[in-house]
Order: sequence, then structure tokens, then C-alpha cells
Amino acid sequence: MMLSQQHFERRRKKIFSKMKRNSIGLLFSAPLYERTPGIHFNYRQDSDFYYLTGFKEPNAIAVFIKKEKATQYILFSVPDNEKTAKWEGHRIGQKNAIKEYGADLSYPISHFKEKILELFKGISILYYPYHHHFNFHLKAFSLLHKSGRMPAHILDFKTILHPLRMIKNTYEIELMQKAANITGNAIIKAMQSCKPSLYEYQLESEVARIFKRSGAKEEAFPTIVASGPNACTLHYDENKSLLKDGDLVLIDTGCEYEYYASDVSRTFPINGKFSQEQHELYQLVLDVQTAVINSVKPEMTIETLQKIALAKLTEGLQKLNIAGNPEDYYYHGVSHFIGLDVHDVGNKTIPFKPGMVITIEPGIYIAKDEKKVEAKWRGIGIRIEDEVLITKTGCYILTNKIPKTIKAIEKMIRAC
Ligand SMILES: [Mn+2]
Repeated sequence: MMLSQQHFERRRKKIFSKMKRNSIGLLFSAPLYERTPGIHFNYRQDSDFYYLTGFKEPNAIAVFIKKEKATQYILFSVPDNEKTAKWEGHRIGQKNAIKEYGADLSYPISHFKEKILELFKGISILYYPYHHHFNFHLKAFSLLHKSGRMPAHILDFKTILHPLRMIKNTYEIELMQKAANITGNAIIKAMQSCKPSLYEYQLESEVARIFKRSGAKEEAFPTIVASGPNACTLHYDENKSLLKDGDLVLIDTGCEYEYYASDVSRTFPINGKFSQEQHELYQLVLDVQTAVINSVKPEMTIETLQKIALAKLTEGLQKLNIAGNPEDYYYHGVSHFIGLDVHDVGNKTIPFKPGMVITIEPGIYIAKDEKKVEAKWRGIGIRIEDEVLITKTGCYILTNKIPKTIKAIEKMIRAC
């Protein structure tokens, strides 16, 4: 399943309906980054740009103009050219920008500067994508100033665009479910292939293989495979230690499917059996996660979920006689929005609405040199992360097929 041009057209209609009269909105494509001389990182379009255009090429500018009655969508992009086609393949070019991407007009990107004054004629409001790739050079602004065409008001494009991105429709949820399923299968495969004496990156390769063979060419973020005390480093992505008998391994991963991200974490014993201490801490993290998931419903916020998680965690740590502040062992947010971006638009004070998708990811990380606790607890890091869709009455777990209870995990690993 893919989003068709109709989907993008519907989104543009919505954004035009949010724009004020005599306004212009600008979006810039993501930059192309060089990895080594002459070699680029895999290109990934900016999510705002993709959301309204479906256009995946670099070096493009999308312009949205709303006058008294009429609206106009203009796409500036790299022209198609026989010579460069031999090296880089065909570009969509101007003809197909109109025919296949629904632009009303399309010009080569090199014409943008000379078209600026014409585009801004009679415009009093500019919707500018602050915090985005700053392609709109000061030169362009000064040109507008000098000619008296600088709009009187500059507003942030995000304020009208991001509320649309936050609510996922049926098609988007279908894509996110697909991404979640692929990621789930990859984690199950990692559970099945896990054994002492493998390197973390070898377990990572099982995950990557399932992604690619399932039609997800890219990861939404670098996969974390962190065994033993490595799991206490939140963004550990070296993935180069040897898996040790008796340790846990934490996998935090997610594929990107048709531009939609997934993000799931599971922690499991490398030898297939939780030790007493691992069992107790794991059950605590799972209880915290269950409590948080059970409280998710419309109008709740991430801020409130954080408080629920901390309260439950505090209670559990006390029961286990683990001294110290809960924030010593749990030092990240319990939730973030997810969509086109893995850390999607939205913040912790936004009240949930049906159609929003968030992660729920409590954890406990006890460093290997933590003096406040008995030695038996040290060097254990656990995170459990699922994706949930806000519904009218509560939430639905998109990642509910991935083993999570102690029993289900031990059974899954033992079965191999
Ligand atoms: Mn996450």
C-alpha cells in the first residue's frame, strides 16, 4: 500500500483552508549531506515537505499561494536532463511535477530567485518553515525588502501544518501498522537467533535483514543492540560487544515503511532465562508500562503519563529495597509522538486526540559502578517500548504481537 497523489492533494486542500487570504507558504526540501567526498548519505526528504507534496527529490521548493479566492501550488525542482540522467537517472522534472505530482505550475529550481517578486505580489502574510533547512537566503529576503514586497506578517508554517500531521488517518495508520509489524518480526527473529558468543552487530544484522526483505529499505533511526551494562547508555549504537551468557540484551529498533516510522524496544536474556534479579527488575518495568498504557485516553498528555510512570516506578523500587532517587535509574521521557518522524511533531503538553500515535517506553538502568545499590543489581539495563494509537475510549497497541511477558519471551527463545 502506498499513498497516492489524491492523499497529498487532500492534504494541500486542508492546508489551503487553514491559510489566511493573500498569504504564501514556503517549504524547502531536506539538504543532501556528503558522507565522504563525492559520496552522499542516503537521501531522505524532509517530513513536512513530503507530507504536502509526496515529492522525494532533493533541491526543491514548494510554494503555496492563497489569494482572495484562488489557490496555487508551485513546485520548483531540478529539471530532467539527458546528460545527468546517464549518471543519476531521470529527474521528475517540470512536466511530471504537474502531471504526476499535481503542481499547478513548475519551474526549474534555478528560476526561484527571479520568480520571487512575482510570487510575493499582493501577499501580506508569509508562512515560513522556521527551524527547517535554511535555504531561503538573506538575499531573497533583502530582495523582497528592497522591492517593497516583504509581507507585513511572517508566521510559522508549523502552527498550521503540524496539527494536521499529528492526527493520522486510516491510510496512515495502515502504513504505521505495517511498519510496526515488520519491526516486530525483526525483533522476534533476533530473539530466535540470539545466543552467547555472537557480537551485538551480528544480532543487528538479523534485524536489518528482516527489514529489507519485508520491503522496508531504511531504518527510522540507528538500531541499538546493547547487551549487559551497555544498555545503560541510552543512545549506545556501537553494537560491537560480545553477547555474554547470563546478560540481558536490549534491542531498540524501528524500520521506516513508506516514510512512516516505527520504534520498539524489547529486552531479553541472551541465554533464554531471566535470572532472579533480571526477572524482578523486568517485571517492574513491565508493570510500569502496563499502568501507563492503561491510563492512556483522549485529553491526557505525555506530561501526565510521565508522572504516572515515575510514581509506579518509585513504588516498585522501594519494594525491591533499591535506594536512591528513581530518576537515578530512569532518565528519559516515557513517551513521544511518532509518525513520519520517529520523534514526530507535538510536545508533552498536547492533549491526546483519537488518531495520534505515541510510544510508551519506561525503563530501568542501573550502572555497573552504581554504589547506592547491592552488587546483584548492577549492570542491568531494561527498556520496554510499544507504539499505541489513541482511540475514542483509550488506546490500541500497534505492537501487541511482539512477546513481552517473561513467560512469552522465555518461551520464544526456548523454542529455537
Ligand atoms: Mn522511542
